[in-house]
Amino acid sequence: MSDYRPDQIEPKWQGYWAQNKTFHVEMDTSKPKYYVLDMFPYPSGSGLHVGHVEGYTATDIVARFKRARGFNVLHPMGWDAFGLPAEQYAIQTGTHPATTTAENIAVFTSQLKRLGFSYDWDREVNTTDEGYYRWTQWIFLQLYKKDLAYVAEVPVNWCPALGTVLANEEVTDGRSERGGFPVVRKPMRQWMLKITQYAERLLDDLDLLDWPDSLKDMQRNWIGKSIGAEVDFALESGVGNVRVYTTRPDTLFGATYMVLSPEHPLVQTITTDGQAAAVAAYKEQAARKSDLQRTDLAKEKTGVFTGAYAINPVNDAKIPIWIADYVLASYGTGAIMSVPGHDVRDWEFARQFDLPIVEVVSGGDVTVEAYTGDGVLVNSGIIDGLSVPDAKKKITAWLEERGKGIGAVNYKLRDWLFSRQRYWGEPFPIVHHADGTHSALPEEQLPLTLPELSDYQPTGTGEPPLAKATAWVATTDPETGEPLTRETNTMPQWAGSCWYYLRYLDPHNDAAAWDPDKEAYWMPVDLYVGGAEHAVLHLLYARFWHKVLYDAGYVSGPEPFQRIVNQGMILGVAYEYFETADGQRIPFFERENYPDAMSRTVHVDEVKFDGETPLHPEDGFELHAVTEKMAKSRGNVVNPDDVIEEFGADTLRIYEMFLGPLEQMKPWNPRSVGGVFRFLGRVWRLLCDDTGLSERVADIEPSEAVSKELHRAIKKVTEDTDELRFNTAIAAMMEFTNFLYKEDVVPTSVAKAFAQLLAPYAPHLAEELWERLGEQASVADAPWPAWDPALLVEATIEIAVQIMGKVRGTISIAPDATEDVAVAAATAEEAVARHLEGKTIRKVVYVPGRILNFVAN
Ligand code: ANZ
Repeated sequence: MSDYRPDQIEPKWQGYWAQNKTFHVEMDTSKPKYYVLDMFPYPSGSGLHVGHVEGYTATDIVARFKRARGFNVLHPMGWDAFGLPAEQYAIQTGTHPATTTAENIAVFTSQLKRLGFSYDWDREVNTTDEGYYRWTQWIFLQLYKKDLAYVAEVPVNWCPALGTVLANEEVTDGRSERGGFPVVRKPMRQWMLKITQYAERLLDDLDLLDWPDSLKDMQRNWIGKSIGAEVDFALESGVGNVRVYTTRPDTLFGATYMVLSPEHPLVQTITTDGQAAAVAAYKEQAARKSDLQRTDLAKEKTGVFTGAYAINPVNDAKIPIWIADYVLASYGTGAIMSVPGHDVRDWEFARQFDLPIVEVVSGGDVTVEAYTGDGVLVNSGIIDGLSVPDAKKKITAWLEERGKGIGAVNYKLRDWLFSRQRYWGEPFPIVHHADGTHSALPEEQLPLTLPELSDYQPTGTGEPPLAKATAWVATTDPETGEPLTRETNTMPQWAGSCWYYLRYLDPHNDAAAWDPDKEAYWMPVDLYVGGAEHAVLHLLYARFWHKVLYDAGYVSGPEPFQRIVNQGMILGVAYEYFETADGQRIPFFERENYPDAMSRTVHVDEVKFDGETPLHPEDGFELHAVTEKMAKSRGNVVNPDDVIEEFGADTLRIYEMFLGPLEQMKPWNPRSVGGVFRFLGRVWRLLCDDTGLSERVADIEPSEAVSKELHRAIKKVTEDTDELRFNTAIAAMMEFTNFLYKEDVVPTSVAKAFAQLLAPYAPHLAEELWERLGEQASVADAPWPAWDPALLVEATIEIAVQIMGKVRGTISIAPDATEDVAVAAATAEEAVARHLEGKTIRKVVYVPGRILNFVAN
């Protein structure tokens, strides 16, 4: 007997891997490649959390498994290190963001190393290194050269308290995501990237990818393609017209008024004197709301009449033109035809302002609510009696013939607001000329390094902090001596994470962002694992850059991430209770505060009160856990370091994988960590003594029974690992351990194979076993064990044969024998044949391996 001591084993093997560069990898065309990528972390001050450990363990298991299966595996790690927290910390404490970032990275690195992840640390990247962001700037220049980057005065989300512009997704309900400060709309000079030019390809190419459907749908919805028509309504005044975008040209006969967005350029010209004051007041009020607030379906509709009228092109009806904030300037043409009978927002607006509602599609009652369903066109002249799709086609063609409209496609996707008024980001490699034009810095001048600053505070006017680095801002053209000023905006944090997977391929290249041969060999990423919170933006932005690089010939394929798996969130437990069969509740575990707890029942196989007899669900107990998101403020955050301290990294790795399927949300159960630790301790005591192997391990040939059990375990662990079913693979290893405990002797060959199965999951323990079993090299270098299918075939089994539900005999057949074989065997049995005599078989019910039943009379 000896003790399992991860605190001794784990540092030993981490040292071994580092010293021997076990996981260093180079391109090798003689082997198939496998690129397995993690979403690299932002090195925050709070260190690694259990969510990181979940995804990173999953990819590490895959990396080690694929390596053993003969793949040349690329498994890198790095730091997404630009970003707001380091800058805000600098503002509060005066510590330079680079200092904070370096400290945090040191903590993250040691935490990841303590977990035994098989990264090739020689490929570590850091988005804030000059040698890295030099190439981020270089990619920006490629976009700039292709006219995909431009400057625009755009209404942006301006947050006075943070002194910066925020992206739409950083604003919730008119407040900043960070800090909850009020956000207002304000036009400002910004850098934009033309992601809209790639909308169609970003949509179409989703079909090439092995991603969860839900993820593809989120991307599709974000891109938001809609098919409709643009229609011109002439102004009643006779000069000019209003162009609208509609997805329902079939409802044109039901358009009873029009609405322009308050920012629409025509508003100024068409507003009558009588309405001018009301219109001006309304415009000012609308400017204070975000798009999200404006389009909120639940809000009360507001608007004002401009005093002007337009003519409906299909029936020449004179209809009033209003302005209202539910129409956005940035979508379609910024103007709509309102069809209150068949659009919910229009219906509410018409009700509010007493505008006429006309039914043009039958099927509902438009006096009660808008009817948005399908139906037949009514009150609609030349399209009366048609279905909605047919009416759309006919009326669009009719408009096109007369030059009054045209079929059109729209996307919800907007160009990407790419500049930030912050210090801690990549400077733009752009200079401004005295005449107001701008140009690219020559590529040889990269990197354009971020100047040192002692004052990171935003200026409060929207001028970025970099404007304070006056000596840096003012520069001259080295050739012409022309005075120039540098761009003072910086890039958003998304920039560095848009292409890091490419830099890993060739991280030390000073002459190019990456070598094309290496790119062609390693790309695309075969498996990318990370949280669903990045489902939309990071992935969309990275795909966009990748396509731009593809078009420019710098990468060999159109998509970067062939397969993505989103890990489920690990929840904290607020409290737990048992419910007995008669409905009594026994409190089991309770935290003091659980304001946002979500109720959830967890079915568990076995639960132990410390030191007591285990409870099983069969005993009539069920454990109900009320779970909630882990958050510092709730005090329910589990620190991976504490778990490693108490149980070791192998236990933490296996525990997180054993919680449930990778993609599922699952609660952290503090007590069951001990269960996993006991499992590894059992493995240890089965095979090891204080210094070497346990007496049980012997160099003998395995018996057939042991061989069979081993090969069954190999098959199960192999298949499950390959399909990322880590929890069931672990269960198979636990069963196999239990099986071996019943044997007096464990053959060395069986112990070795078992160590190999364990290696991706508990790599430190597996290395130690491997060494004690007499192997010299790392278990990571051993080829994965194969199973022998011949050993897995069960010869025959006995199944009962019934006639009309009564057992009349048994037959001995293969467990997976076909129905024909089973029936033939049964009718050859004397006892069965006797009972079937003179009867007709009406029906056969056959469950392979279980039962054969004849319905006969
Ligand atoms: C008339 C109509 C009748 C409409 C009907 C809908 C239903 P999606 O599918 O999201 O593209 N719309 C157009 N531009 C808009 C803007 N700038 N702000 C707010 N709403 C706008 O939506 C397109 C529909 O949204 C368009 O079709 C238009 O209303 C409205 F029974 O036109 B529809």
